[in-house]
Amino acid sequence: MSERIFVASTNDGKRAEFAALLAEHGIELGPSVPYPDVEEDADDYLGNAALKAAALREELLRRGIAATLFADDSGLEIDALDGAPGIRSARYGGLELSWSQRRAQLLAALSAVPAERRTARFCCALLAIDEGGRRFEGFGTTRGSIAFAERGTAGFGYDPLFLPEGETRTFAEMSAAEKARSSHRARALRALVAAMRG
Ligand code: ITT
Repeated sequence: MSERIFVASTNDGKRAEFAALLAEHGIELGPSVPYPDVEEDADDYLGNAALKAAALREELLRRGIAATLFADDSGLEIDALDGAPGIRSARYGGLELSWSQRRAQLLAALSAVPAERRTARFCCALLAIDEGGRRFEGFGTTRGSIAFAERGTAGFGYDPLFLPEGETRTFAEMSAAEKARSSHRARALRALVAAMRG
């Protein structure tokens, strides 16, 4: 496997996590390469990751860059909401919402749900394509629950609401290294690297 890998993501929070996680595997994250907007309309995380990976691959080939690349599609599944927002996590409540508004909307939807029914999981699917066009997959999940109010300022997205199982702090109250110990993304990347290294 090449020592440098590109990621198809417009999410700076994900990119920062991948830079650190990949370094632990001795792999460098390639520079951000803009690629045309992708409509993420697949039925599942892996399908959406495949759409993003294909778009970046086309852009890299157009620029004459032969490289291994991957994409991440992830989401938060809440049992009391029948698995929502799930693959629609980035769009929950509408694209026009800020992230603090989106988190507030989610808390409002759960306002009548007691602690024992606030269980949830973060899911991450990774799809990589190597220089030869071979595809590799990695999945990771982290079980936990949804807090009653935002806590913490680290991380991104739903981190201030997510309490990983066995923890009293949200992901946003942890350092990046602490989040990486139990995150869906770290687990998915470990599986992906194992698949690629055979
Ligand atoms: P790209 O598609 O460009 O990678 P995105 O933000 O649109 O960026 P997704 O389509 O995968 O990413 O949407 C998943 C959303 O779920 C994402 O925007 C986050 O808000 C949320 N999410 C995923 N992993 C998360 C994590 O580790 N912590 C907090 N929120 C997370």
